[in-house]
Amino acid sequence: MALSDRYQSDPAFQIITGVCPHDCPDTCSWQVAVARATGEAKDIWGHPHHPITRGRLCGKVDRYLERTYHADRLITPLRRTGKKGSGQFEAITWDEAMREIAGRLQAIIDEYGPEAILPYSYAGTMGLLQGEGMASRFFNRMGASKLARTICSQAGFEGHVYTIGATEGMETEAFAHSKLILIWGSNTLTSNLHLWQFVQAARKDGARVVVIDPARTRTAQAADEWIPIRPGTDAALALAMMHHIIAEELTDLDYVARYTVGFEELSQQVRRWTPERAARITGVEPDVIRALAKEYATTRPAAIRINYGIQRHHGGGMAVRTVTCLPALTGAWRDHGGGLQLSNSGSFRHLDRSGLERPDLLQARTPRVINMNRLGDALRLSPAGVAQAHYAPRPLDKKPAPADAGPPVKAILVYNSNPAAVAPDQAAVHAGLRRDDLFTVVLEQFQTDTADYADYILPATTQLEHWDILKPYGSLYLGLNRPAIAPVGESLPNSEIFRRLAQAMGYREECFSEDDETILRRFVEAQKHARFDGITWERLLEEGFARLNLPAPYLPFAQGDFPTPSGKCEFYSRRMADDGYEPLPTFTPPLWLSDAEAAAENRTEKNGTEKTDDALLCISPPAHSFLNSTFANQERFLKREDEPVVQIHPHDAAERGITDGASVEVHNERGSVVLTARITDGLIPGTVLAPGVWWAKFSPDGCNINQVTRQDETDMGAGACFYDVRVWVKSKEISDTANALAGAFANFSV
Ligand SMILES: Nc1nc2c(c(=O)[nH]1)N[C@H]1C(S)=C(S)[C@@H](COP(=O)(O)OP(=O)(O)OC[C@H]3O[C@@H](n4cnc5c(=O)[nH]c(N)nc54)[C@H](O)[C@@H]3O)O[C@H]1N2
Ligand SMILES: Nc1nc2c(c(=O)[nH]1)N[C@H]1C(S)=C(S)[C@@H](COP(=O)(O)OP(=O)(O)OC[C@H]3O[C@@H](n4cnc5c(=O)[nH]c(N)nc54)[C@H](O)[C@@H]3O)O[C@H]1N2
Ligand code: SF4
Ligand SMILES: [Mo]
Repeated sequence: MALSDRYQSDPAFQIITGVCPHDCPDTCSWQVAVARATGEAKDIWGHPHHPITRGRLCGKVDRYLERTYHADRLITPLRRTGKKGSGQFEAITWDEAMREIAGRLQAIIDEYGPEAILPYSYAGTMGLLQGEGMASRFFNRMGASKLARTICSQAGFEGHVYTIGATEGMETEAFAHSKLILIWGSNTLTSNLHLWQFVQAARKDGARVVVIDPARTRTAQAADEWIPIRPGTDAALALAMMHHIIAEELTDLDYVARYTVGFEELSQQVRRWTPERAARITGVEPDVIRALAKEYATTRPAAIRINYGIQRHHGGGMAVRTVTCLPALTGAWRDHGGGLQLSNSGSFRHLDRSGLERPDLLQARTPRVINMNRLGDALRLSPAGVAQAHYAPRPLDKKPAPADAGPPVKAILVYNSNPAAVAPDQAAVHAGLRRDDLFTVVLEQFQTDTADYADYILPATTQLEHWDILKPYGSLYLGLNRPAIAPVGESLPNSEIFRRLAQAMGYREECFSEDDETILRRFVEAQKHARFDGITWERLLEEGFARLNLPAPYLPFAQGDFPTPSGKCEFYSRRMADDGYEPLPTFTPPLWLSDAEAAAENRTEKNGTEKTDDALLCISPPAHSFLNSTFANQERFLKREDEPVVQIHPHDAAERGITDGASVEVHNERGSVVLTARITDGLIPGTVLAPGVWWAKFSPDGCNINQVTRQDETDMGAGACFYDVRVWVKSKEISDTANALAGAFANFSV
């Protein structure tokens, strides 16, 4: 008997419907069995009627009760007693915490102005209320610095929007109808599990699945073909595919004529992009490129699941923009099961959040915007650092002169994020968080790396304990999360913490006393766009989730209707030209390539001869059992992931005398991290892969792979370049011996 039926028929239990809060495209709906006698949650499972969840949660969230009831949950407010970063705290009351925090914040505002206060948050929960709902009200009222939330997907979003007008594409269910599926820079079986059932359904019907990835991930292993590619070079592959499609006259000229602009210019542009040229850049053989292009253009329906892996490189925006041209060139958008999906967050672009987040509370103020990827720079005391941290997403946007950068950041309020583990250039981030004059408040469920640096830690509820509404970025189902249990310990929802902080700051607006249910009900009632017709508060309470009011199946661009300025898919984009970009699809080289070229030039100048470069490229996509750094403190998942490792190709290992299981040092000009080597041929040679994101404090040398990542920004959206770094890898034994020798010699000479 299914779990839901078993508990349904047992009067000792009540079943509560909720939504997974995590940063994952699936946004599963769940059911929780709560014992009526004790109020305790006893079991959790995927909602059997949710069209994407279909009764199954992933291996992480299947254990959500372990997370909620974990012995390490933070259960009272804490005040720091030890040195910053030492993790020593004492319990205090909520009243003390609110009074003392408000006092410190007010003193900073009085001396430096509200922009000296920086909110820092991301997607610990994707809930609209526990995410930015009440927090925005609070920071808008205060006039604090704004945060540009760029750490994940901004480059790809911008590239997508320039080309097709919105982050909207194929519906997830439509993949079941495809005959060819290109999984391009996505580890679907790890990071988007619920898409796989539709991929499998398509395969039962004869579809072929091709994975384009530097690594033979578990998804690549399960696919029909793996095409290894050098990181950051996907645009070159897509340009050569377009070259071949146009040269072989496989273009859908009717679709192109009706629904696109710039085909002539595009044809000119890709003429230079022969498969041979692209092969030299991507590492993909010319014949493989030609075969892929032909199969893509001649199979119908053909789907592309492009994901964020391809845009964590400097040219990531342009890469997504370029790949996104493909389905318009072949007319794949016409078919049910054809087209492309990056994100469907734009399907919800008409949601009116103004009543929820209250931008009007800013009044006439326009606070500076700080790029979250530049947290290391933002926390520097020098005005040049702060200037560098300003958000400047397009070539057109300039960073301010240091004198105009505004006040130093004197306080940071962190919620739904763990920057000490996940932000790039970890040494810079930790140095900032260690500043004695920085006032740090962290709202958390657990004592993360970031919480260790806090002056005050405020215990937050999990999804089982609070109300929320979730808007997915994979599917079209808005979901309502009801609390299943009372808050654990003294923990409170983010909404309530910001409500109390607002009271303590003396903010008297009515919006700071609205309760959570009222906020959410008013939010649902405020939606006027036709896409929300039929989605009522009562219906969400009753059913738990509701599909946007769109035709089923939904083929967004079968007849054009691109929400771009021209109303067409823009091969040529005037808007890009205006913003300072090349208006046609092109290859914007990753930083590693420019770094390698610069290094080669240096060497040639010095010695006259060029030596081979022994740097490797390093990517760090998600470990299967963690979700970013979430779950990476729970025994079950730590055991599943074993230990922090770096995967390395046998050739690269042999050249460096590295054996499987050896302790190695991965380092570059920014930092160094000790990992265990795992030798595998499931990687394109020259690239290493360190699955993330481990908690720094649970790693051998107290830091993680973000020691080597950089604060540099992507071409579009000022996104993060997590996978665009060069590193050197050496066996720790060898380097320890070398260090010992160096030490011995040093002693000699004294
Ligand atoms: N289990 C689990 N699920 C998750 C997450 C998690 O941490 N764990 N994180 C969630 C979040 S926040 C996000 S943003 C998504 C991320 O999930 P995805 O969008 O799937 O992105 P990544 O995992 O960053 O990278 C996907 C794949 O891209 C490959 N890749 C790296 N560089 C390149 C490149 O230049 N070209 C190509 N073609 N491939 C490349 C990587 O090897 C990886 O296999 O997943 C979400 N789901
Ligand atoms: N090297 C490397 N670094 C990466 C990535 C990578 O692929 N490689 N991926 C990047 C990506 S794609 C992303 S999206 C970012 C993710 O970065 P983050 O959004 O910071 O994600 P998490 O590490 O999961 O941290 C979320 C934290 O929020 C907390 N939390 C959850 N729910 C609540 C709540 O209701 N209230 C409060 N107060 N806290 C809550 C969790 O306990 C957790 O500690 O990391 C990035 N960092
Ligand atoms: S993390 Fe993703 S797959 Fe797992 S339960 Fe949540 S939404 Fe579903
Ligand atoms: Mo992400």
